Amino acid sequence: MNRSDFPLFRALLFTGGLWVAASATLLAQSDTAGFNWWFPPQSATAAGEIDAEFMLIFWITAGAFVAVVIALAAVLWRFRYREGRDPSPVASNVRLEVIWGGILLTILIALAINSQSVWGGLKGAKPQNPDLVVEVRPRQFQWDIRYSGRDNLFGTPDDITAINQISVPVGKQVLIRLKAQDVIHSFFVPEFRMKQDAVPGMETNFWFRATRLGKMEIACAELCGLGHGVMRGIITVMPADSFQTWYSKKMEEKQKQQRGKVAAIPPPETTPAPTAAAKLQNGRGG
Ligand SMILES: [Cu+2]
Repeated sequence: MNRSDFPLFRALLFTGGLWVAASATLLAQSDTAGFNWWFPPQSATAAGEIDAEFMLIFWITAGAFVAVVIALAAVLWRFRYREGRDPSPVASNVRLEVIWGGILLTILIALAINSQSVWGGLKGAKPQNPDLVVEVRPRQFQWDIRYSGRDNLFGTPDDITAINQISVPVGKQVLIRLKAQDVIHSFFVPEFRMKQDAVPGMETNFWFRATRLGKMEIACAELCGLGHGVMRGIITVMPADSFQTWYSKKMEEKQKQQRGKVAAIPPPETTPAPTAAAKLQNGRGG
């Protein structure tokens, strides 16, 4: 090899080495139990498909990046300054631009068609018979959670409510009805790879089938005000039977609570305490 070729050779070696090291790391990590070092563990049926899209786009852009860096290094070397050499007057090359423009367009259209079919499959038709429906009504800065309770109706006294805590059964289809109470929020569970805006004045939906037990973070992914950064909830994925036990217990608690409330209402024959207005009038009269 010619001595003057060394800088280019070293640049190529460096870029190539970086590329091989990055690929090896990613490949080594991406297949162990659904975990890889830069994503949280896949925890819903949609996660695999979303990650596959992500990795496809990643490898295409990584390949393009490396090709551009190598081409740049080669051009810098090939057209470096030399005594007595004039700069070339070439300004453009239509044929070349049409070719690489065409390649780029083809890749982008193929990616758009591919991701559209994945997205359509995941978010297209809202499930008609979900195993569980949960209402989530975000507001500045918390997640108000509501289960329908024994009567299967939302907004009735037997609703089971919670703040920032959702429990769901693993493997079941869960539909979340999002109803923002003030501004736009976004319901995001990174482990599920799903995110949905909650918009005031309308209902939006989020559905999933969890595949992994445990507690996961619900992050608000839409800047909603000063407390946005602390707007966090926890979604707990339980085994289906544990969920059933938990839910029955909650319904029982609610029933007891309601009976307590009924007992606390004073019987009708009790004389009502004089209101503030009545007291004032009496004071003026006397
Ligand atoms: Cu927010």
